[in-house]
Amino acid sequence: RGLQDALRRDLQAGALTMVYQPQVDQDRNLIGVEALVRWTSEEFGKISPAIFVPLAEESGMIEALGAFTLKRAFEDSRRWPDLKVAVNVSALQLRDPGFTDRVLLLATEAGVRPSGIELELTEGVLVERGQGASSRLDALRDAGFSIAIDDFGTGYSSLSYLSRFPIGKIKIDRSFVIDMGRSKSADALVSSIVQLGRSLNMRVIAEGVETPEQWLRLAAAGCREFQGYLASRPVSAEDIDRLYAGET
Ligand code: G
Ligand code: G
Ligand code: MN
Ligand code: NA
Repeated sequence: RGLQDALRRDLQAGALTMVYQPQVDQDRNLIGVEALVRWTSEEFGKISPAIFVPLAEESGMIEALGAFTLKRAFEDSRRWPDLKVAVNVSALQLRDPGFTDRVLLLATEAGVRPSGIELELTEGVLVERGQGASSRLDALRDAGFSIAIDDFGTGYSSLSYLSRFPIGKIKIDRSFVIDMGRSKSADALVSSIVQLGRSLNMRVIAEGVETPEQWLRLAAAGCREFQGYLASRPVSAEDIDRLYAGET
């Protein structure tokens, strides 16, 4: 209750922030960033999005939270015209029939090219019944946005959704990356995911890459894009400005 009220107040005041985690290619060139929302409540301190995103969903605030993160990420993305900026979208956000129009309006208002934006969805979104989510994603793809599957491999056993939705990229969940080098099957699994993505003409990025050994094993498995603490933790937009300036 108290936490919910605090979140409502801070959302209304625009008092949340965004951080950005670098995504790099095999030569460690910066190719994109993932936008991640952060909230520090005056009353409750630092709260994880793993807590307050579900709280926002349960209490009717996900539209406001989603609008905040999309708007802020879109605005910031204009600073980095050569980077893809990925924004997390929760299942509940996509269930809203007005989602497509809202995203398009926010993009227009922020003056961003949809081709610079990637929407990250979890597998759960894609196995939901009904055509709504599918047609909304098609419309967004047609407008130029790209779609990535977050936490790939953790959600559902059926892969049929991969051909039914306009997916451009698979993000290998960090639970697979953690096991690389510890279990033979982890390396085999990751190789298979990379092959699967490649054969479907999708890009593949590994998440949660923390050690040089994981990086090498991923590269050996054919993975060409990396995200995780080894490359960088999530950092401020100003830090991304500096990284970006250093590369151009
Ligand atoms: O940033 P961190 O690892 O603490 O994120 C924890 C969880 O919160 C992850 O599942 C992440 O996808 C989710 N998350 C982070 N930022 C956002 C956001 O802006 N919108 C939504 N819907 N989820 C987010
Ligand atoms: O569910 P999603 O993939 O959006 O969650 C991203 C979360 O993973 C962010 O909260 C981010 O802080 C976290 N994260 C990013 N890189 C690493 C990493 O290398 N190791 C760990 N343990 N967490 C990471
Ligand atoms: Mn994500
Ligand atoms: Na993930």
